[in-house]
Amino acid sequence: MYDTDDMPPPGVPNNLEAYWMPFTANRQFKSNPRLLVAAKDMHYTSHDGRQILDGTAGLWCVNAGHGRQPIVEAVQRQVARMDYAPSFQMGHPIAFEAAAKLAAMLPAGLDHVFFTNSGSEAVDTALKIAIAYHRVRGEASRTRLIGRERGYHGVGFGGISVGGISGNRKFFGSLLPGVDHLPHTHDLAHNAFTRGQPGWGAHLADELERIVALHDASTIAAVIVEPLAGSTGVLVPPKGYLERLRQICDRHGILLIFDEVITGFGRLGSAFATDHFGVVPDMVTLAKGISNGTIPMGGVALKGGIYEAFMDGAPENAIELFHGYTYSGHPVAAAAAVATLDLYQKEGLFQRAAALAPYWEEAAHAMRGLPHVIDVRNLGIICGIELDPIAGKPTKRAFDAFLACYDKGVLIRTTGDIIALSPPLIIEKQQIDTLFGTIADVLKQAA
Ligand code: PXG
Repeated sequence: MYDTDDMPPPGVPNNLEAYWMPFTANRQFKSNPRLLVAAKDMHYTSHDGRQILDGTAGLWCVNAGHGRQPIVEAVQRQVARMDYAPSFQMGHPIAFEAAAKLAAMLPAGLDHVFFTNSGSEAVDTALKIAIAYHRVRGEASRTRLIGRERGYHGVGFGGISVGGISGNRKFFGSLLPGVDHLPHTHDLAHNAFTRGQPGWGAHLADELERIVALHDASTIAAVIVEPLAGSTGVLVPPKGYLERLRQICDRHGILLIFDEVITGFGRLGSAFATDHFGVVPDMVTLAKGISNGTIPMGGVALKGGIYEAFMDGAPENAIELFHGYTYSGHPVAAAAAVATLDLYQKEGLFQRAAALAPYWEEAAHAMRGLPHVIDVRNLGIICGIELDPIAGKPTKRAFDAFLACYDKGVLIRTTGDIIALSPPLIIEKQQIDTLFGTIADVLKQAA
């Protein structure tokens, strides 16, 4: 562990040029870098030696808080014992242990896990499994994939094809063929300042019937949605919406995939969103909180019937699925996952999040009435605060708030003109007050 007592924090590197930073305004950043050099529990240490309250759990992933000793030690032990072992036609115990622990945590029926290294890989894996599943059971015409406007499913070609954020799609050519999109559910005219799930919008799921009528069910493999859309600005599903999607998929033999990369591992005060909403999909994509962000890892959890179809569909001794990554089930990532899942359970962090959610909701909705706040929405330990964009300068108001909060020692995240908050689930009430209090100060000062 980086020891802040013994070592001064490293300064700004001499060469900022070589690193092309992801999803970053590189020139803006490099003109005034914001470097994080250490982390413990709820705080980062910045390169200029300040404590920064983490309002975003890194990027929605450090659900148990930073630098947690049991995870750190499990990673150290595993890397010393065995750094790497092949995962094709070979195995190692810890990957099986991680899969079994995940299966036990997931709702009954979602009992098999395919490992990846990220959410993007998890999404592409789930889409490929969906298409191949129909093929191995003799319905090879089911190849079409349905996503949703404003969906974020990572940055692979599959993920951006079913995703619905134009900025992530328009630069990259024709994408996957045979993809259609449901409408998103965001509508401030009906739902502004809703606490929890909005009452309006379940009927938008019926658009799936229209898409099925257009293409015919026999051409459709799967529907993928985030149960609660995170990156696009915290869109909470309307009451009854996910239930209707499930019914329509069942009616037409279409697989339903929930992308739980953000909503998994306690974010909504339950292990997974599927528990929270009581709707069980056929596959769930996972990443981020699976290993508390310590070591990259992702996965697809799926129903036993899907796994069995592949086992039954291939000759004995043949490879059943021609898919996988060098680092699928990487031993160090698997060790991090096992320790993380144990820690979540030992500390009851999902229940803690559920117990804290009403306080979080009150604090969030106290933002109503502040300058330029046109919506507040929340569920579990997630909040979106939507700001009125500056005319002709979209995203600037929120980005300026992000910079000002960082100066005041609070890390928030913005997407468009929406502030998205998702702190580690170990956050204390007084830190919730600091988080929202700082945002309130910044919005008042900017007005
Ligand atoms: N699906 C969902 C629902 C996600 O939120 C991915 C897939 C892709 O995961 P990877 O591990 O490939 O990045 C994500 C990722 C943000 C933010 O601030 C969100 C994500 C990533 C980075 C930033 O909203 N989500």
